[in-house]
Amino acid sequence: MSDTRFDDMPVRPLPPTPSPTPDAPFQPAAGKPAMPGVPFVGGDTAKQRDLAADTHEAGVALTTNQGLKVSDDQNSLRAGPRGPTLMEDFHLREKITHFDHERIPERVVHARGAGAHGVFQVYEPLTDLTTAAPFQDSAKETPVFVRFSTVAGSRGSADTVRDVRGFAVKFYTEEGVWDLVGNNMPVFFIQDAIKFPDLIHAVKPEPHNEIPQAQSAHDTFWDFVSLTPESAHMLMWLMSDRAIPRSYATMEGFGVHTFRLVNAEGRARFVKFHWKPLKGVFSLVWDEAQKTAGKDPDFHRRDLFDAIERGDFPQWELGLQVIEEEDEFEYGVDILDPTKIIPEEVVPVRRVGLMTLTANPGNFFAETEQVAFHVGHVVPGIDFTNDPLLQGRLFSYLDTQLRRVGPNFAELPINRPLQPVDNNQRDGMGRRQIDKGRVAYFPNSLAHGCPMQSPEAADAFRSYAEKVDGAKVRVRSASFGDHFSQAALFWNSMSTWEQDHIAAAFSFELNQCTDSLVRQRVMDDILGNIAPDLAQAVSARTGLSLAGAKPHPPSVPDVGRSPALSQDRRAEDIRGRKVAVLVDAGVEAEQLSIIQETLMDEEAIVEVVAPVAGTITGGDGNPVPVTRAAPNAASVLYDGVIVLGGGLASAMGEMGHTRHFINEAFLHGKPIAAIDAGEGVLAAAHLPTLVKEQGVITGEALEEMLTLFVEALRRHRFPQRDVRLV
Ligand code: HDE
Repeated sequence: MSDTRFDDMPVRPLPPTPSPTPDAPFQPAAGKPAMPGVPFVGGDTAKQRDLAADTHEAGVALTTNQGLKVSDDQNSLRAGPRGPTLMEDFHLREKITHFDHERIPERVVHARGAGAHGVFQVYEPLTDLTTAAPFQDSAKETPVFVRFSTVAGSRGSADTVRDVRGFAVKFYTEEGVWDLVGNNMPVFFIQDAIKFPDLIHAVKPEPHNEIPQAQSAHDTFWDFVSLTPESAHMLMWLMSDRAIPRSYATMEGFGVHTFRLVNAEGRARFVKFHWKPLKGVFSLVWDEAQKTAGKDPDFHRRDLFDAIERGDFPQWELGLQVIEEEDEFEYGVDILDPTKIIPEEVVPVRRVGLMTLTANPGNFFAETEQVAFHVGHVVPGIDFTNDPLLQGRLFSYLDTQLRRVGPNFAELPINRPLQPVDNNQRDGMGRRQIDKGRVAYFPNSLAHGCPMQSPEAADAFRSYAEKVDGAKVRVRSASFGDHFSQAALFWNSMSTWEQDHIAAAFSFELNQCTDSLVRQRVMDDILGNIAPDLAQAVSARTGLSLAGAKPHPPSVPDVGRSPALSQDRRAEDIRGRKVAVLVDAGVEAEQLSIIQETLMDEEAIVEVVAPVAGTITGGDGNPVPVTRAAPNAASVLYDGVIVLGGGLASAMGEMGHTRHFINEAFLHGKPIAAIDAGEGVLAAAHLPTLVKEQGVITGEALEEMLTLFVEALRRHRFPQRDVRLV
């Protein structure tokens, strides 16, 4: 079907849709288990049990790798107490050389990441759509391992940089491993894999000085994308708050490409995969994200790890957009083009199952670092399309794992399937499996033909017999030609504050660029084509001229809006939101504990921040435990702040740190509340406004203050505050 050539396909405008309303609560799918914790029933997943065979608890006696007990691990063998070290010291040499070889190459992209184990469970069997094992039985849990990542930074870079996030899921099904290797944005920068090395070379640190780390805000990136108009749609996502998520648990995930689902009758349908977080989609603000990168470079990794440790298991529903083969050309975009979405308002996302992350890895290297994803790891019932980006990925991932993890990467505990592996592939560096017998070929008679092919087996993989026919050509289909309509659709679908953040992000990045031609080309050839008001807003913040900005191509009709793209929503609950309570000696302990209990009942995290660590003396003379000393606590690490003060409240209000803390939280749009002595401390911070509707709560009794504060936390941030950060 998809080999059909078609030219100048018209872009169909979206049906008119209502504006996103700021107060619309996040809606999990109707009738589906909301939070928390369905379906996971506890215990290790089948994959964790599988890993147990290779897990080792340290014993009592220290040994060499050969099992020899070591008498002295502190002193090398030398000729005399002050003499040279002896070559004979095999223990020293073994220890040092092993250390020298401890690292494997970091991933060429997505080097920085964090992983977790979990389970996936389908709500109801999808046998009509696919034979894929995870979708056959609603009573079955399929173990998964998930790795989230940034793209551009190296392994030690900060979590909160502006970047795409990887969202890679390995399903250990009973029919083999299926990897759904996606991102937190539904489109990509380029339409053809052949451009991937160029894109990555452009965004990575510049080759002459290896600067800047984990940032797109530099000349080479903007040089490349301004000459590559197909990147326009993805640039909108990258400059939006989607690129600075609040946590991994508040990100959507997308398979990006159109894949195929194939059922038992061999009937195929196109599918786009979505992950919908049950916590909703929430982000940081840019100034906050930059500062967090310094205050806690592990911000997202820590958030994921801590949430799982305290049993606040992150959950996503898997969503499918299913398209019948005969409807391939119905949606005004080429479904093989990875720079396009099919808006949810046009093809609804059907939520078909729930993924719950239930356990942290026991060993970062063995699991998160060695896990090897490959888009080509599929199971019967899932197949590919001719998306040229997907086709290139099918080559790249195997190649990169062979280089990074070695020829037997599939044997490593985290990568091996839960089924036995039987074939005639043999040997290679680090081979673990001991294959018995004399036969390592097929066909054979000496092993009675084993292991043999399964031509009749229903659960054997057979590629979908798509009919293809074409001349060998290096051309881009004309149907991939419209680069701006969906960038405009994204812009039109944003609320005012989201548009403001996007314009500010473009401006920040372009102001970081030094080459005036590159800067102006972004304005002329990209922004001018997307939306005049975006171009104007960026011009006002960068001084770039609007004179050469190309008008929106008149041939493109009104692209409509897709409210599903907006993040302007309230959270269903405040689980995992982090609140700082600023206190000082003399604090009323009773009040503090009511605050703690109320917020912790909602599963928020409360930290008591005081001038010193350890304990302070409460108003009743008893010690009050402190979570963090003020100099070690930054407002960027919290979602909200309650100022409680204490007997020394006026001194506290004079402290530069306290004032900065409160003002910064205000600038970043966070809920702020103060009560009693805390009101004086807040007054000393001289906030520009104290409006309850804008999340600054004062003058209330404790109970009402807490009700308003919890509601404000559900609003997440108040970007509408009349403060412009940039
Ligand atoms: Fe990747 N990508 N990619 N990518 N990608 C890698 O594989 C590549 C693309 C994605 O947590 C590499 O194991 C090419 C799109 C994730 O381990 C490498 C192209 C999407 C991860 C590679 C793309 C992704 C990777 C580097 C263009 C979203 C991290 C290390 C044709 C759908 C997986 C590795 C993990 C990693 C190649 C584009 C997602 C080199 C050639 C589009 C989440 O194989």
